[in-house]
Amino acid sequence: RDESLCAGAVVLRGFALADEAPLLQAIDAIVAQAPFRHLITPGGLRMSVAMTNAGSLGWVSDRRGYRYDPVDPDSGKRWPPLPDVFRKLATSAAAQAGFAGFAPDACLINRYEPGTRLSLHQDRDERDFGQPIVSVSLGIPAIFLFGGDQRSDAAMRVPLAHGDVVVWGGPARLRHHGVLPLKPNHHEALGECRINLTFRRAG
Ligand code: MD3
Ligand code: FE
Repeated sequence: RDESLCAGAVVLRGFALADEAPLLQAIDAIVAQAPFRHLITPGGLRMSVAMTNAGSLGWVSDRRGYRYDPVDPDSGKRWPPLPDVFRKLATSAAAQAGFAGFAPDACLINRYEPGTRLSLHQDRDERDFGQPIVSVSLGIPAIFLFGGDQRSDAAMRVPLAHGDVVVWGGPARLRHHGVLPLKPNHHEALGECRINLTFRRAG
């Protein structure tokens, strides 16, 4: 049932559906404490994806660079803690993909609307590239781009729908990846929006 994209990358279709209601409730509670915002890249561009975080570390970008920070720069307070339903989902998905004992300390929450895209990049801001990344797709569907070790390598297109979970580790951990501009669409629970949870061991 699990789909392997390559060594180290596994798609678990619908894995998050059993936890849909508590996940959406937990996201609402986090966003009430730490609202979505459009970060500025070090080059001065506004990211089209809106972001917030939960966990002891949150990913932030500004003119000074990219980093993990325990404090939300907008509020001056710590990010909301990882809800139990987040932690359990990430740990069980990682275990299913062969990464037993995954203990995330960071969840980046990305919000996409129709037209929003994420250009090809690598995730290199974490301390230990031996730790996998778990991503959870919710809301309207997206086409995920899964590239190679070089930015110019051809990218595979992977459609991701509400409830799909992907685990990326081992030799897949430093592959380039991105998201194509979302098509106009509607999801019964989330409206005109896709939310992606990205769980990492950052510190
Ligand atoms: C493949 N987010 O936040 S998650 C990101 O859908 C990010 O919001 C995308 O890329 C999103 O950095 C994709 C899937 C993902 C995350 C990390 C990876 C795929 C990855 C690291 C290596 C290879
Ligand atoms: Fe990424």
